[in-house]
Parts: sequence; C-alpha cells; structure tokens
Amino acid sequence: MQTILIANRGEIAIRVMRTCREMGIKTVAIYSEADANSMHTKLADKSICIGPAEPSRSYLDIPRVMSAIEVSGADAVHPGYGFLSENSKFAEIVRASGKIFIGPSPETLELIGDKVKAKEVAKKVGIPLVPGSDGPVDFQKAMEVASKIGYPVVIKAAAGGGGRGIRVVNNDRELREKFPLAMQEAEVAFGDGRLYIEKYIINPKHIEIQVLADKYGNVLTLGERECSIQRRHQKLIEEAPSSALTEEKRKQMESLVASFCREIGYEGAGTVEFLLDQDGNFYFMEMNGRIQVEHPVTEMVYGIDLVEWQIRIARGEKLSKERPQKVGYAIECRINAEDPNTFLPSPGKVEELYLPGGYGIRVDTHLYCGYTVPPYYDSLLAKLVCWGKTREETIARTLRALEEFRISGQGLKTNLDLHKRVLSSREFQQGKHHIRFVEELML
Ligand code: MV4
Repeated sequence: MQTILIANRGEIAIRVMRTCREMGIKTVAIYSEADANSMHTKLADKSICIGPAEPSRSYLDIPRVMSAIEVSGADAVHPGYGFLSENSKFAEIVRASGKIFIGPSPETLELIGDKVKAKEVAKKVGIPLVPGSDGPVDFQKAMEVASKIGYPVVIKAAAGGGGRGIRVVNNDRELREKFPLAMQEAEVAFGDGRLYIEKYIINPKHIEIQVLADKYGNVLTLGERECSIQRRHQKLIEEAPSSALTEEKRKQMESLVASFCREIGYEGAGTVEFLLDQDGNFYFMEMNGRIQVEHPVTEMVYGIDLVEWQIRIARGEKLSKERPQKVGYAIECRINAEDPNTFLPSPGKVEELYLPGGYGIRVDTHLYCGYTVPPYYDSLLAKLVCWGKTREETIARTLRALEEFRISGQGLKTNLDLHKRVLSSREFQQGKHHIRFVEELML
C-alpha cells in the first residue's frame, strides 16, 4: 500500500494523513469547491476537487470519488467517519475496482447496517438485548409485545440507528397513534418501513466497546468509551474508561464483543454500542464499522494509534499478541461552531485562534487563522482530548485547557462555555450523568 486516498474532510482527514505520513504512505485529498482552502487539501501530497459544496454532489457521490481514486493512482481508500464510511455499496465498488477499502467488508457493513440482523447475531452469542420484539413487527404484534413487556416502550426503525427513527410510547393509545407515523417516517428516511419494539430504558448511560480485528480471526478489545454527554444525538463529551463499569463488567462486555466479532468474521476497527441502565445492566444497541470521532480517548489511555492499525489490518498484517495496557483517564470535548442559545450552526471566519497545550493535551483540528468555516458540513471545529492519571486530574486539566482555548471571528460562536458548565457540574464530576443530562442542564 503506497498511496491512500482519504475520502473525507476536516479534522479526520488530517488525522488519517498524519498517520499515513508517519508510515511512509503517500496521501491524496479530495475536496469540494467549498473546501478549496481547507487544511486537509494543503497537507496532502496531492489534492483533487471532486465537485460542488453539497455533499450529495461531492463527498457522498460515489462515481466522483471513484474517479478521483482512479486518476490519483491511489491503491487504497480511507473513508474516515460519516459520508461513505459505512456504505456497503461504496466498499463493494472500491473492492471491485481492485482497490483496498480500509474498513470491514461490504458484506459485514451490510449485516451490521441492518439493526434487526445485528441484534440476531448479538442474541446468538449471548449479548443481552433490551426486552422487546424478536425482529420486525406489524401493529397487531407490536400491541401484543407492549402488553407483555409493559410501557413505556420505544418504536425503532430496523434500518435506523445513530438516533434516527426512535419514538417513546407510554400506552396503547399512543402506540396506535405513533406506529403508522413511525412506519411512514422509516419508509421515507431509509426506504425500509420495518419497525420493532423495545422496553424504554430510563436515563441510561451510553457505553461503547472499541475493537480491532484482523483477517485471521484475531480480535482485540480496547475497553470502553462513555458517551453519555450528548444533545439531540450529537455527542459532546466522551471519556475512557467509564467510572460506571467495574473491571468484572468491563471484561464481560469485552468478551461478548469479541464473540460477536468472531461470529461475523469482523475485520478492521469497530465499535459496539450499549445502553447501561441505572441498575448496571447492559444491553446491545448496534455496531459501528468505522473509526469514530471519539477514538482519541481510547488512543490516549491505551497508547496506540487506531488508524495505524486500521491500515495495518487492511494490508494484511496480524494483530500483535500482547494486549496494550490501559493507563489513566482521557476526556474529549467536541468544540462546535454553534450558537450557545439556539444551538444552530454558526459558521464564519476564524480571526483569532489559540490552542491549549502542555502535558496530557491533544487538539485535533483543521482550523487555522484566516480560515472560513463553510456552512455545508457538520459544525465540528476541534477535538480537545486531555489525559490524566485520575478522573479528577483529567477533569481539572480539561477545564484548564478550555480556559486557554480561544476561537473567535466574524459570526463564529462556539460551545466552549457549555463544556465548562458540564465539566464543572456535580453530576458529571460524581459520574452520575446520563444521556439526558445536557437537556436537563439547559432547563
Ligand atoms: C433506546 C433508549 C432507551 N431505551 N432504546 C437512540 C439512538 C439509537 N441508536 C438508540 N437510542 C436509544 N435507544 C431503549 N430501549 C434511548 C436511546 C437514546 C440514546 C441512546 C444512546 C445515546 C443517546 C441517546 C439519546 C436519546 C435516546
């Protein structure tokens, strides 16, 4: 593997290029017309404009991305996160063109992209599922299941995930009302109207297990990340390890995730998501077949480069036998360009930029002074990732770094203050936060 095309933009494109460069691999950037001045185009060995600003006509347009791969002579593609990263058709087309897709096989992406099928595998290997229907249900069956498990229940789309297509229902009347709406919505959003029913878990934590698996059936789990600090399915703060897990529970979850990966012949980096209820019971949610935004917290505590391992696995290397050891704690804050009152995206020109530094601090960003944040893409500006020996020390360091952080410019607003509020709160400091914490903080 001599040249990798990075089919992405922003901080993750740069993140991937940094590892490529360290490994002696050449990089190709693709960019939209709106990203002509973006940092990722400057840092790559070669950059190719693939289309207009709209993602559907550039970063999401498979023929355009394939053309760029072809003309650049790249022998592999790293999809980053979002965009085409979990698109099984794209992975299939890349493979058919004789290039390497750095990620799971198209068949695996297809399987884990179907939430009903993924749950069947989880059940088979003994991962606890939230009590609910066995697979998709019609309205009649939904009523039966709801009366058996008891309200509140949630209606979920089989093709959904990542926060789309979930509805809470408190009684028969609401179920009758919302079931047809949920089906319509799923049909429109995913072209697949299949629905299933689950018991509603009140105020859970969101825990995910990181995994690496090679082509030879070796599976390495790298503990968990806790991602409970979120708003409207946008994660804000992630940390590793979670103070809500005992070493015994962590081992149990890791071993079940390893079984899941072996069962489906998983290859590459991946993440299995769980809900952890207030009694400490965990339930399988879904598997993600990509590098995640929050992967640096795992890198900080395990001292390994996950992108390096994605590339090594894709080029056929075996995972090494020794397990990396976890040291200390890491917290990531996603710094977004958003209005602190309305939470609406707030793009604009970066006129002043000062990044925090010092021991235990990592900032992944594509920002530079004079750069204009375009309005067409997600509003992530930077990831502040801090490491410390204890959780308390890590929180103190993160607060110190947030104080140092300066981003300002015409029309540009950030969520830096929201991060300070969360990190200063008693609930977060005592680890008593759950997925509805930010919403409650805003009240
Ligand atoms: C749930 C739940 C409570 N009970 N399922 C939302 C996204 C989807 N992937 C799973 N989601 C949820 N499923 C049951 N049975 C609460 C959520 C949920 C959530 C989960 C993880 C992280 C953030 C969340 C925010 C709102 C709701």
